[in-house]
Amino acid sequence: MEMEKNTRVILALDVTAREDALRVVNAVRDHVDAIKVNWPLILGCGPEIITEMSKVKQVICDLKIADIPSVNRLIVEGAMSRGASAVICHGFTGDDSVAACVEASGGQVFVVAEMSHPGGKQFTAPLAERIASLAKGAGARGIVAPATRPERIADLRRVIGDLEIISPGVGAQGGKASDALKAGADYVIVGRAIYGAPDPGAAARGFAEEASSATGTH
Ligand code: O7M
Repeated sequence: MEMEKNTRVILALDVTAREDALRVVNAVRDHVDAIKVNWPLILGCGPEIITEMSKVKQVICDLKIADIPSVNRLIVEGAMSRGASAVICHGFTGDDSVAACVEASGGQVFVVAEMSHPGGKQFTAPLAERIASLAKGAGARGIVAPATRPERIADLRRVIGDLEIISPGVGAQGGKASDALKAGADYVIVGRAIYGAPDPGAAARGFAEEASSATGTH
């Protein structure tokens, strides 16, 4: 299933209580293209939250899968059968582990290439081109690249060609949505700057407007 590409904003829904999740999602649903569900929400609410959220928007299940191929396959099957449209895995585990995720999701995998936080420079940055190339070779849908270092989005775009780039680090981590999109990201991922805002709906609309001016849409 094609993910919408209207607002270019993916909500990182890192809250732990179901009532907060529903409140935020109801406020932002018209201003985001997908919801990224990570461990805090799943551990707080149970995996049924994946199914519940998938009825509102496409869900990217961000379990940052990093295991051996047979276990990766089971994790991906568990996420997809609950309604996820895509999953996120790590690439440092090697091509067989990534291939297992690609197979089990029908190609709907984003591979983390370079992480957005300061520590991401330590081990992920030096390997990011190789991981991005692995992702392309494995038939992944795209990669994760840091909005905190837009120049790295541009570097990694050269490696992957037309694969998709989803880019976290906007807002709370200091990155700017417009910089990430102009550097070649397809979507920005935004968490605290939306769900932690006094008016999450207005905050999400602001990011969507910034994205549309940066990409020349609307
Ligand atoms: O906007 P924030 O900083 O509140 O949240 C950022 C989200 O993006 C949060 O859900 C992280 O798990 C995720 N993320 C990063 O912040 N940095 C990365 O390098 C990678 C991710 C991510 O989404 O990986 C798939």
